Amino acid sequence: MLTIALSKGRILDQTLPLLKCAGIDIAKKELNSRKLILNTNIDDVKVIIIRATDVPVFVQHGAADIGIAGKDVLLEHGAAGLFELLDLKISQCKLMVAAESKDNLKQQTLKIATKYVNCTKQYFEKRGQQIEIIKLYGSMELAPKVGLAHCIVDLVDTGNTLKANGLMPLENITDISSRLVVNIASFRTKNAQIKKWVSNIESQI
Ligand code: PRT
Ligand code: MG
Repeated sequence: MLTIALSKGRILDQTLPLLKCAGIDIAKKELNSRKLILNTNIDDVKVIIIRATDVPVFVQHGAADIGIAGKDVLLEHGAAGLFELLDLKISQCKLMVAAESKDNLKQQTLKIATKYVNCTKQYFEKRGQQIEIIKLYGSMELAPKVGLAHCIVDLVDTGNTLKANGLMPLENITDISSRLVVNIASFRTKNAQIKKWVSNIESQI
């Protein structure tokens, strides 16, 4: 049996057609059911659909053999126990520093609102900037407005969300897209099966 962990939400809408082209199809009835483990058209391939941030955790511990998640989620997790095999080039965006103006970044201790605690620490440590992180789970854009932080670190696609909240994109930390990851032990024990599906998916990117 091969288990594939997929991220709920916006990544899923782009992942399902990709899997279908690669030969793995999940019936509408399965998708609309309340089941957590879904059957596919392939007898020995099952799919679980979970919170994006849980995907690397399931794959790391071998609860899923393959996972599809955003690079942002993988960087934040640290990707221990995982091989990143493919860049699927879907759900692309950038992890950016944003603030009301460039001057707001000129602080002895820069207060940053973000859910990307590890990525943010690494980025600012490299340049020796002292920071204080305010960990939020959403609505980061609000933080500078209400004096909670000098700037934010968040994902930016069109930039419309920043603009609507009076912020501007200032520094690109890294480009993000969805990646296919594999559990290291599974890659050895289920090598032929994994290689087959990975190459099918790769040919459809
Ligand atoms: O919502 P939930 O807490 O359940 O989980 P989630 O937010 O992690 O899932 P979801 O469905 O929002 O998908 C998140 C994943 O999609 C991320 O991990 C990225 O890999 C990818 N992705 C790609 C994005 C964006 N683009 C994106 N633009 N995730 C979020 N955004 C948000 C961003 O946070 C900001 O609020 O969209 C807003 C900015 O968009 P623009 O177009 O206004 O710039
Ligand atoms: Mg979301």
